[in-house]
Amino acid sequence: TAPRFLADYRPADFTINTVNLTIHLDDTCSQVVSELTLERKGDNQQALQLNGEHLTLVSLVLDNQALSKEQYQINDTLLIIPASSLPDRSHFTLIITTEINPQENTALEGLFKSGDAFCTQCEAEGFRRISYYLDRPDVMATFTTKVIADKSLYPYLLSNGNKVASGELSNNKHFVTWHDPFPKPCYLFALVAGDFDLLEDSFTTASGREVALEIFVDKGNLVKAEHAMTSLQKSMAWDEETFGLEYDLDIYMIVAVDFFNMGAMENKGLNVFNSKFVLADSHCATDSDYFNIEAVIAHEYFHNWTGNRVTCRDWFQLSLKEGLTVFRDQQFSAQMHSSAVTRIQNVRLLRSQQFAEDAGPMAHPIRPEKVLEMNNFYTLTVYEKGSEVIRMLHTLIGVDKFRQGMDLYFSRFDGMAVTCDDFINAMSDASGKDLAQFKLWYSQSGTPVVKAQEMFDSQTNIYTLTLRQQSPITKNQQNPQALHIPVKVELISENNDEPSQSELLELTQTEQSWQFNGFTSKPTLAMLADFSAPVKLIFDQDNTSLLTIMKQADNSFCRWDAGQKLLMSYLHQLTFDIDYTVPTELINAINDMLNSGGDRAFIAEQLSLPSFDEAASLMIDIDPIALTNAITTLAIFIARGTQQQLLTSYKACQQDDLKENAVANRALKNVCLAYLSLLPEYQYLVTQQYQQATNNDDILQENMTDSLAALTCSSKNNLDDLNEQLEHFENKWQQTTLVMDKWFALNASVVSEDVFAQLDKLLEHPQFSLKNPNRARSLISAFAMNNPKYFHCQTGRGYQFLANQIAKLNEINPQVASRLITPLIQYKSFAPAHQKLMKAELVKLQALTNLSNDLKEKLDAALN
Ligand code: DPP
Ligand code: ZN
Repeated sequence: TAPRFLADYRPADFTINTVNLTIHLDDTCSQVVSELTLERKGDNQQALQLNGEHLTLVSLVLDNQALSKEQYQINDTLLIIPASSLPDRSHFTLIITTEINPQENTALEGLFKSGDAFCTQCEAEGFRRISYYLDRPDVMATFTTKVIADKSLYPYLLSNGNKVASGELSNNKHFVTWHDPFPKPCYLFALVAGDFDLLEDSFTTASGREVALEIFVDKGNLVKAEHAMTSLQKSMAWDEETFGLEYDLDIYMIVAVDFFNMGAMENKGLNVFNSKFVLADSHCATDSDYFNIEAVIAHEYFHNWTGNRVTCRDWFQLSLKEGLTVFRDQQFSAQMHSSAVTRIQNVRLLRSQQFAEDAGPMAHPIRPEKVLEMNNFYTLTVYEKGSEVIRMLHTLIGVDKFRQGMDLYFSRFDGMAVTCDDFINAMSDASGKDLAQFKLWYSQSGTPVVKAQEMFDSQTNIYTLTLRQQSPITKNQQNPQALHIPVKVELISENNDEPSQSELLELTQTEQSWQFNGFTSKPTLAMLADFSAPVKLIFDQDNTSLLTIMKQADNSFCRWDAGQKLLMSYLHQLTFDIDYTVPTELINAINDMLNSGGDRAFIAEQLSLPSFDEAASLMIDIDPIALTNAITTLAIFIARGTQQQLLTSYKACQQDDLKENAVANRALKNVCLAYLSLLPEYQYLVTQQYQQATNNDDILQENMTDSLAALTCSSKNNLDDLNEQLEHFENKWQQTTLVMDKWFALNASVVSEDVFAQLDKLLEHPQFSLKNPNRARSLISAFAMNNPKYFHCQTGRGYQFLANQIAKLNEINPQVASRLITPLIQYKSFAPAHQKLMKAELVKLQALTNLSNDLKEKLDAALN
C-alpha cells in the first residue's frame, strides 16, 4: 500500500444517499446484505471503486440485474465496477451480499466478537471489513439496519438511531430494525448483539424532550454502571449550559465491552465503550478510574455535535473533532472537579508523552499531511496538542467570542463534513480576530521552544521581557515559521504597595520585547500561566525566584510549575552526579507545602516528582539508569528530610478519609505513603494500609485507591510483603477482569531483577491473552512504561521482551502492536549504548514477514 497525502484530497465521484443493511449474525459466517442508493456526482465517467477488506463477495446486483464476474474486478482492498458496467443514469442501486468471519477477527476492526457478544468498531476504516463501501467520512448516508440473530443468545440487537421494527423469525431467531435519521459517514455505524444487563434512566433536554438513556453491561454488573449514567447526565446538562447544544435522538445507548482497541467510540446514538471506561464501584475502581470514566463518557457524548453533526471531510482533519472534543471534555472535568489539578494533569500528560512523540520519528502536525495507516494517527498530538491549540484560540479570543464562534460553526456546517480551516475561519469571522498566522499550528510539527530574557533598568524602572521562539527543524520541516503564541505572564512585585501585573502577550515574531512600568525593583516573572501554550520554555531562573513563584504567584499552575522546575533542576544535577547534595531549602519548601492547609489534591501534585517520562522529555542523550537512580535518590532525600511532616499529613488525611473531599485526602495520603515507604522504618504503614483497604472486616472500609497505592509502594520498593500481597489480591479479584488488569500491571512494575522471570511466568498465566487489548497492555505496556529501570536495563532484556510481544501482536492485532512500539521508536533520545540495543530490536521487527502497515509506517520512520 502507498501512503496518502492531504494535498491529494478530491471529492468523491459518487456518493451514497441511503444504506439498507440486513445483517445475519453468525460466529464464523455472518452475512451482510447492503442495499445502496448511489449517485454519480457531475458528469464524470469514472469507475465506481468501493473499499473492502477481508470480505467474501457472494453477489452483486445493480438496478435489479445480477452482475457477472466479467462486469467487475475485485482485489484485496477494492471492488471496482468500470464505467462500462454502470448505467448512464446518475442514480442507481447496488445490492452487495458479502460474508465475514467475526470470530477470527482478532484485529477488532469491523465486526468482531467480544466474549459472547458481537460488536463493531468502524473508525477509522473498519466499515470496509463489513461490506464494500465508499469508506470515507465525506460520504454521508442515511442508514437503516436490520439485525438478525439467535433469540436466546442475543436478546439485544442494537444499531444506530431509533428502533423501528422487531419480530420473531423461524429457527429461534429474531430481528430488530433501526433507522438513523441523521445522514452519517460509515465510521459512525455500529452494531451490537448480546445478552446484557441494562441500566435505564432518562434525561429531559432544555427544550423539554425526553431522552431514554440505556447502558448495557455484562450480566451482574448493573450497579457498576451507575457512575457512568450520572456522568452521562452531567455531560448532557453541561453541553446545554456551556454551548447550548442539545441531544437530538430519542435514545442514547452505551454498551460496555471487554475487547476493544481504543477507549470508546462515539457511534451515533450507540456508543461502544471499553468496559474500563464504564464499570466502577468503590471496591474495584480507583479515584482516577472514576475521573476517567466521567471524562470519557463526556468526551463521547460531546462528539455528538463535534464529530457527528459536523464531521471531518477526510481523516487528515481528525483533530477537527478530536482536538475540539478533548478541549471540551477537559473544560467539563475542570468544572466538575478542581480546575487547577485538572489542568496540571492535562499538562503532565502532554509533557510526558506528547512532547516525546513530537520529538520522535513519528512527529506530525495536528493535521497530518501524509498517512500510511490511519490508525497510527489517533495520537497524543492530534488529541492532546490538538486540544491545546483550541485552548490557545479560546485564550486569544476569550470565552464569549469562542462561544459565538462555535455557534457560527454549527450554523454554517451542521450536517456537513468539513475541515480544520473551516473551523478556524468560523472562529475568526465570529471574533474579528485575524487567525491567519495561528493556522500554522495545524501545519507545523514539533514542540516550539520559547526563550525568555528579562532586564530591569533600575535607572528608569523599566522592566523589559524579550521572548524568542523557534520550532524544531527536521527532515520534514526545513523552514518552520514563527507561530502565534499566547503567553500569559505574571510579574510578581517585591513591594507591597506595587501591585503584581498579569498580561496576555501575543508572541507572533521570532523575537519580540515588551516593557512594563510600575515596579521600583525587579519583579519576579511567572511565565506561561495556565500553561497558555504547548511550548518548552527556556528561562534560567534561580531557586530564589522559583521559591517566590511557588509561594506568591496568583496562578496555581505557575505555583505548581515552579516547584516542578526546582525539582527538575535537582534531578538534572543528580543524573550527572549521584552524590550531589540537594540544598535543604527544598526540605523547607516541602514542609511549607505540607503545612499550607491548601487543597490537598493540589498539594499532592506539588509533592509528586516529575515522572521518568516528564524528566526525559526535557533531556537529551538520556542515561535512563542514571535518571531512575536520580529520581529515587531525590525521593529518598525528600522522605528523610520531611518524614515528620509526611507522617503527620498521612495521619491527618487518614482521619478525614471518609468525609468530604475524600478523593483529595486519598491523593495526598498516598503521595505521603509513597515517600514514607522509601524508608524502612515506615514500611509497616504499607502493610497496614493494604490490610485496611483490601482485607477489612468492615467491607465498607475497603477501597481500591488505597489498596492499589499500597501495592504500588510494595512493588516499587520490592518490599518483603509484596508476594504475599499479590497472591492475596489475585485470589480476591480473580473473577473481576478489570481488577486483574491492575494485578498484571503491578506484577510488571516490580522494581527487581526478578521481574523478567515474572513476566515470562505471567505470559503463561491462565488469564493472560494477547487477544484482549486491555490485558496485553496491562502486562506489556505497564512494563515498558512504568518500569523504566528494567525496561532500559543494560542487558537489553527489557527491549527484547517488548519486541517479542510486538512480533506476536503483529499477527493478532496490528493496532495494539503499533501502540506498544512507542517507547522503542523514540530510541534516539537515549544514550548511545541504549540506542544501539533498541535499534537492534527495531531492525528485527522490520524484517518480520507479514509486517502490518501499522508497524511498517513507524519502523520505516524510525529507521530511515
Ligand atoms: N473517536 C474515538 C474517540 O476518540 C476514537 N477512539 O472518542
Ligand atoms: Zn474522540
